[in-house]
Amino acid sequence: MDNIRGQIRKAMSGFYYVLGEDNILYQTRGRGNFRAKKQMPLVGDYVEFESENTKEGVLTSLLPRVNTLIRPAICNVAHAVIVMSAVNPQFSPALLDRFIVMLEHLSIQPIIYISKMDLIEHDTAEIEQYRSYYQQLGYPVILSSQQLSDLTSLLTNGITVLMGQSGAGKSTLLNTLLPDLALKTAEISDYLGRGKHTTRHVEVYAVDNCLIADTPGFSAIDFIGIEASQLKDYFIEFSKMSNSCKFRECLHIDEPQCTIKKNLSSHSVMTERYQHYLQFYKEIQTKKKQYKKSEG
Ligand SMILES: Nc1nc2c(ncn2[C@@H]2O[C@H](COP(=O)(O)OP(=O)(O)OP(=O)(O)O)[C@@H](O)[C@H]2O)c(=O)[nH]1
Ligand SMILES: [Mg+2]
Ligand SMILES: [Zn+2]
Repeated sequence: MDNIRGQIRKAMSGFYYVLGEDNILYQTRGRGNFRAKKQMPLVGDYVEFESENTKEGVLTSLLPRVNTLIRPAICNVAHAVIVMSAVNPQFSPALLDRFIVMLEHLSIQPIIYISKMDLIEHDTAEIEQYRSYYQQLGYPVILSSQQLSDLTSLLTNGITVLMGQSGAGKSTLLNTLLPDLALKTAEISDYLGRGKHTTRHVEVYAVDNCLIADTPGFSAIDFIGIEASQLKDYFIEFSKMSNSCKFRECLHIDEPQCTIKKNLSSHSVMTERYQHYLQFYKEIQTKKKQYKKSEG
């Protein structure tokens, strides 16, 4: 039997549903050898498999991954929509920068979506200021007052996940992006009399040239796997400028003749983001110390 290549689009009850390069969906199973190697096929994995029909395929190998998320269990993620509410909960630039750092670390493109624009009572000037700064860094910022296509047009080529704090509006946006899924969830809930999506599986849905994960991602993040010395690379305006710092490995903290510190408050470095950098740097160092202590 020949090997076919494809991508896992859905995982459920021990089955992996693979879209083959021939554009046919195959139901497959993992092989025992994955378990022996402690490999776990994930939605998003590029795989090779053998199959005589569309129901009884066997996965034979997993190709290397670009990145891996734990919640939802999904890999090879290209974009993440960071859902931030303008109000209720209050817009939090510190939280936004946390998400961006984590995404830069995972090589996932951040796209910022600001929900609840309709609930802003006074003026939107503050949000507009943040918007123009992040846009200038190269991060798209879409407001909930814009058309949905302004968002979806950014999500082509690769898997998209949604993330954001509780109450930000992730489920609301997901239901708008995936109306069929919303319908299905509602039907299941009606039938079972429960308010929750009850099927336990991970799936990416293809809509309008986008591949969107059906479950929202992490809401609390603590810089797992990030070294304090790497952090500067995830503030992209710093890395663009750091060539002109006196020291090649300048951390932009205590070093003399640091371009980043020189440019604070100018249009090129937002002081608030620099403060988040210092705060995150300390947080990572403190955690490391605690970890070392507990190791004895
Ligand atoms: N007015 C207004 N309300 C919104 C908007 N987006 C979401 N909401 C409301 O905000 C509340 C929280 O939205 P959800 O979509 O449940 O938030 P979530 O991010 O999924 O929250 P968790 O599931 O707890 O993580 C709900 O009552 C929504 O109806 C918006 O753009 N405008
Ligand atoms: Mg939700
Ligand atoms: Zn510097």
